[in-house]
Amino acid sequence: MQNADVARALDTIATLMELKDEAYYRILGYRRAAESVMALGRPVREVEDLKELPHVGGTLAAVIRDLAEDRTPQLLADLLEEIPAGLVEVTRLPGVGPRTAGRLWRELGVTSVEELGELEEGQLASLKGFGKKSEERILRAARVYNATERRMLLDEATALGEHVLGFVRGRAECEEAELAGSLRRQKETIGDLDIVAASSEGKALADAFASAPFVDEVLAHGPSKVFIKCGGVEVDLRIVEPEAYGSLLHHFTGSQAHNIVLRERAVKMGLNISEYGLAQAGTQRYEPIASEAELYERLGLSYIPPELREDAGEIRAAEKGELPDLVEVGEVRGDLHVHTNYSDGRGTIESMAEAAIALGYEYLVFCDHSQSLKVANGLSPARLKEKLKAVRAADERYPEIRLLCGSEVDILKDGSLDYEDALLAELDLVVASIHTSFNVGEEAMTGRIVRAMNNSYVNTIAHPTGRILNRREPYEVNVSRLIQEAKTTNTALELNSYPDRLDLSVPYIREALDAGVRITIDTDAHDETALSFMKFGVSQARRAWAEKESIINCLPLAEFEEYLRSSK
Ligand code: DGT
Ligand code: CA
Ligand code: CA
Ligand code: ZN
Repeated sequence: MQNADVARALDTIATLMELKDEAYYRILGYRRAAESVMALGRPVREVEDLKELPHVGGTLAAVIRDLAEDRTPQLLADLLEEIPAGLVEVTRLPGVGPRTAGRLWRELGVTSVEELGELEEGQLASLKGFGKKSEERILRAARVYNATERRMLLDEATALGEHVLGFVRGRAECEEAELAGSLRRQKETIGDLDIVAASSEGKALADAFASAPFVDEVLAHGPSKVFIKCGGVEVDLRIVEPEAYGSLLHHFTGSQAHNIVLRERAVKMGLNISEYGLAQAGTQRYEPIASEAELYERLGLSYIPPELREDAGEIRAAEKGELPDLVEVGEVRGDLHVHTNYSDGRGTIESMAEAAIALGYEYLVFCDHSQSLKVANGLSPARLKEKLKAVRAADERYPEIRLLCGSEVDILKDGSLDYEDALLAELDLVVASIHTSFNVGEEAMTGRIVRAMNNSYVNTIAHPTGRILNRREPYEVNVSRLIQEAKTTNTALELNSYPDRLDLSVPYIREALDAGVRITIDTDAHDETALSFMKFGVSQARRAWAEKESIINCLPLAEFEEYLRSSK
């Protein structure tokens, strides 16, 4: 296991122990050990005496050793045996932590979100420390969670997709293969996976796939298509002869809406499109098309990247040769919003800086939480000043990268900011966002954010609608008005790359770009591995037709520093 996986496992142990209501100091021990592993500059496997790590004693050292060497520690096995697996999901509901979930389990016998949603009115309110209001809130959260048809987030879907694709591509019979469907288009959530492969020995490839190690269940199995289930997810593989690969890949990439408009266009040219190729109208003889590029060319269009295939004007733009020059992840030069262990992050200034250097970034801005966000260990003005010094000192030590110090400052209920202007003035960059008082209504919420935008130190507004995919609906806010105000006040809007946020959503990003508002694409990383989420933010920006000129963190360092000096 890598350090990040070991740390995550230690955190899971802590959560399970918390569900069991174990002593606070023991739980804290595991959380601290997770941080120590995360902060370690080399693979934990190579550490000879693990007790040298901060917060790690004999018991923890043995657990970490097991994890590092891919064994399940006895302690974890016992916890998983004793605690119903469905409870972990309960701990993720907004407003329900491991302590509360543990009590729901012990006192009401709840073992899953589903059971929680089915509780009778009054049952929860009768528990000590719960009232009518908290009952309502928790029940609503459970019912919303149960009602939403769960779709995979991009990181899960990508991990599974690449694993399965790796198997297909690794077969000798396979000439070419690609993930198709919504994952190829990088939609923010994914229903099922579609894979398209080119092979002249289709049947052998199909048979191999149907008996692959990851297959839990075979739903359909023919010589050119195999549908399977794997970890609860359906994966559809379709196979064609190499000369027809372009047609099939295009068809199953979709979207359906894009395919329909494209077909209508073809009909006007006297052509029929199908998954088998192109045919002259009136004949049934489909001529296979080997590549997507060729297909678009035959239809008089420039190549349309998958992220744009949503029937949102892409065909007209391709016809006129006016498709955007989409931003690419390699064009991102820095991350403007990452956390450290000064607030609720796991990494240190150094470990995050080194991870950013490894990504080839020219700059990195540390934005920890502000003072009133106590649950996230927000920084008092004194600690912020201390951190500012630490970042300046670290910047000297790392000539490869410019390290800057900002803050993710809470927008308070009245729209004022969580630090005085004099302190904000000392920071390199200010990200403003809302973490509390979500239910104030659209008017008040919009006014609150507009007031923050009017503060001349605020550079960008983070996660402007507060949505969390599969878990929390966006709060009520007039985003179009925010976009207009962002333009007037020269404030950017942030696109958060976390797979469960991706907020601002694509239609609004496009609206913002059309209005001339610039975007920051940030990861909001709380550990080193999350820095790699940037690709998901970039893919959403691409879906919104963004070019690098509209993305502040695509600026080269000198221009970025110029922007910081003169921004508002
Ligand atoms: P998902 O799986 O719900 O996240 O979304 P998609 O887009 O992957 O949809 P899916 O898996 O049902 O089908 C994959 C692609 O295959 C879809 O984007 C377009 C194409 N396709 C599937 N069924 C139809 C259909 O009935 N008509 C047309 N025109 N295209 C279809
Ligand atoms: Ca699909
Ligand atoms: Ca530096
Ligand atoms: Zn943040």
